[in-house]
Amino acid sequence: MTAPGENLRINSERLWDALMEMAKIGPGIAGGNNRQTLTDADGEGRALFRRWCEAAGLTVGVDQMGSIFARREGTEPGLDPVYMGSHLDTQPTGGKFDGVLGVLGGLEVIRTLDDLGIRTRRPIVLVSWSNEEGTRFVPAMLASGVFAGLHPLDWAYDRTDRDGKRYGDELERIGWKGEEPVGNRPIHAMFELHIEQGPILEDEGIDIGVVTHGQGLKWLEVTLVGREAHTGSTPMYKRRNAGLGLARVTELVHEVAMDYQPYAVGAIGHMDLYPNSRNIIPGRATATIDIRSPDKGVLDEMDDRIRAGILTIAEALDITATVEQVGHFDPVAFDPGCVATVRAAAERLGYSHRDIVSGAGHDACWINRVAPTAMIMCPCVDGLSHNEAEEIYPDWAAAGTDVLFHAVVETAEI
Ligand code: HGY
Ligand code: MN
Ligand code: MN
Ligand code: MN
Repeated sequence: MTAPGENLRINSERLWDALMEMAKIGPGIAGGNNRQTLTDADGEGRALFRRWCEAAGLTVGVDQMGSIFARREGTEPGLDPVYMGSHLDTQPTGGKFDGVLGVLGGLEVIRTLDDLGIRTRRPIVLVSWSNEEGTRFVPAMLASGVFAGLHPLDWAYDRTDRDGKRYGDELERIGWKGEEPVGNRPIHAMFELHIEQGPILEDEGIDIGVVTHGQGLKWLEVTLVGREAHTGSTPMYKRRNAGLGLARVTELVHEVAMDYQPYAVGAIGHMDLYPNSRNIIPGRATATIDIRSPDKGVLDEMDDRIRAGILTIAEALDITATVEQVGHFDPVAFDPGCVATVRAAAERLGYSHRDIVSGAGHDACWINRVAPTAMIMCPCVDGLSHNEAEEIYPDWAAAGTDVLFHAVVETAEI
């Protein structure tokens, strides 16, 4: 495979303009984005993306999970395509770049190929995976998980949000339920560009993260049941306080993760109390525990310790506890060949780079199970993400997209 000349670069201004244009859709309340999966704002963002792809002469397909595939033909259409992409959906208090950089960086790769009049041997497909965030419909990376054969389509359609709305119905409502069966697309290789969402690259002043692994993840849904009672007239000894139980479980998750530093993280980001009334002792508390580690043994040990700890807490408070695993993937090792291509591209382009393990989960983690896959990371300011203040600099976005351009074009062969 011949590599593109090191002087070939993408158009940084055009990339930044596209990012800022997309950021206008589904604005948050503090400068970021709230484009949660299958909301009207998500539908608007998808429509803008499709318009841009069609304007670039790409053939756009949508599968039954609502993932969008935009294809640029190669000189040998029968060859398996090279894929690139990420996701356009955001957290409720999301940033402008999480996922979006990988999709619009891919669009910039296409636009640059057109500028240069380059036609690769292999077709290139730009993909926007549906429901990567998993914040509205659990689990995360839902559509790429169906694509990789992890989840049945009907099970995915039945995932419901907090208002009981089904994924399948919401997909239909916004008009993005495609006909194409999920997963029957051969992929020669896939590259995902993403912001780091952590502080390492910025702290070390490094341009490019060459992602060798993704850490493993478990989402455990815990339900604690006590008894609603009056917060005033119920003596302390008679209380069965599910809210107190959840407070102790929150501390337990933190303490267990701290026991495995630096190879573990753990938190509870989502919790509900029932009936959530100021003068009723919570009779029920539900929460999603998020634990992660690059080491499978640590992840499983944390899981076991947290489950055991929850039972001890429940017993002490005379409440009941159930724990259900609602999301999981083991640590991922990305394809060494694709990783080497990313590293060589950064080298050729003169960007500083270092190998890195992804702290966040990505669609690439699932696609890596069905095709050789690698990821490229660029820094983000203060390592902050899943926060409306998420920021990157144009030259960070450009460097990551240059590397994406080189990795994809080299693999698609010119
Ligand atoms: O949870 C994650 O790591 C990803 O942002 N969905
Ligand atoms: Mn993301
Ligand atoms: Mn995210
Ligand atoms: Mn496992």
